[in-house]
Amino acid sequence: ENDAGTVTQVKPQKKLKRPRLYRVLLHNDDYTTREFVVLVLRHIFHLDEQSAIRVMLHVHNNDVGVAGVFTREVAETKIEKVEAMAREQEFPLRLTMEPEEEEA
Ligand code: TYC
Repeated sequence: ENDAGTVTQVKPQKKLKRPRLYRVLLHNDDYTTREFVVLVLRHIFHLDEQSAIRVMLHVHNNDVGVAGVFTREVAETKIEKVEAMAREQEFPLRLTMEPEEEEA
């Protein structure tokens, strides 16, 4: 309390936690072209050409793979963008997201 009788209420310091991160998973299908998947990995997920090809082939051979790791909103936006691009070309490409394990 100061001389004017004013009390300054101090908010309890909220701990600044790192936001939870989400893996964006790319799923294989028989119809989406390899070129389209590589284009998406380069343009939306910002992988260089070699990494994009590596991830595309991994998904092709293993059915699922990680396109990238992002905060929830960024992950959601990328999935929406890619699905809109795929639908435009009538590709059934599917992406999902899953939270990373919480660190200790
Ligand atoms: N399996 C597709 C093909 O042979 C290529 C592909 C790879 C499709 C990755 C989707 O997420 C995917 N044309």
